[in-house]
Amino acid sequence: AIRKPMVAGNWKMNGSKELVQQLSDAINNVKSDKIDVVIFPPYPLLPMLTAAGVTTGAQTVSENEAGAFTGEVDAQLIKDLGGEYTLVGHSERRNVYGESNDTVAAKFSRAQQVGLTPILCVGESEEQREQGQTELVVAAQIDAVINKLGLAALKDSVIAYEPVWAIGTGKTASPEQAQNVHKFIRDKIADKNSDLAQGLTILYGGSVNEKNSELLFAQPDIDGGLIGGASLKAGLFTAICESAK
Ligand code: G2H
Repeated sequence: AIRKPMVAGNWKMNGSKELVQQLSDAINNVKSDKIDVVIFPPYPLLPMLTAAGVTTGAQTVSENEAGAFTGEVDAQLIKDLGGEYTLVGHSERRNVYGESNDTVAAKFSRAQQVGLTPILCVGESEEQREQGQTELVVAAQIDAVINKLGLAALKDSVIAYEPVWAIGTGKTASPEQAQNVHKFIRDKIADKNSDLAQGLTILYGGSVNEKNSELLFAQPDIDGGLIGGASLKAGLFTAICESAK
């Protein structure tokens, strides 16, 4: 592969000290110079995972700098605790917590300001796909970042394509459906800067498991996965990581 594969585990609002103990060794053993493996735990578990040698990130960060924002977490604190990445604009943040494209772009900006690598999550709903709006929706989600920060901001970032209809539903995009959108994203950026587009890691997410991962990761524009449910079980998660190597 031209790009180093990445497999990211998004624990969402799951996990415990016990889970960190159960999974850390397996995660560390599957890491190699052939693959980046990153875990996105609930905030309180991040220092514990980091101390165990696991590469970590936040599931979201505030768009603001530290201050009077009760309940929010500043990107700088994640960085100080050893986190290296943050998700921004996961569909659950967009749909359950009402984050707009503008808010997501502001979070992306704050993450880069402190030296965290943002993973920008994009993807269409089932209704949008049925109406033929997939490319329009995904383009607008990416353009919100480009318009605010410039194209070059994408250089130190990762994009995760997660069709909303495939998240936690057991319905996965077919390798061909996923590849088509990944290629659309890469081509869209290549129109403006081909080197940047060729170097950009684009992950697929949405009901990835140890059975469907190999074919998805074999697609030319799919550079790895963002794994939810299957990242909570050591055997499943490490099998998915192996299939990305
Ligand atoms: C999509 C994905 C991880 P799951 O949200 O971000 O979750 O693999 O459970 O569909």
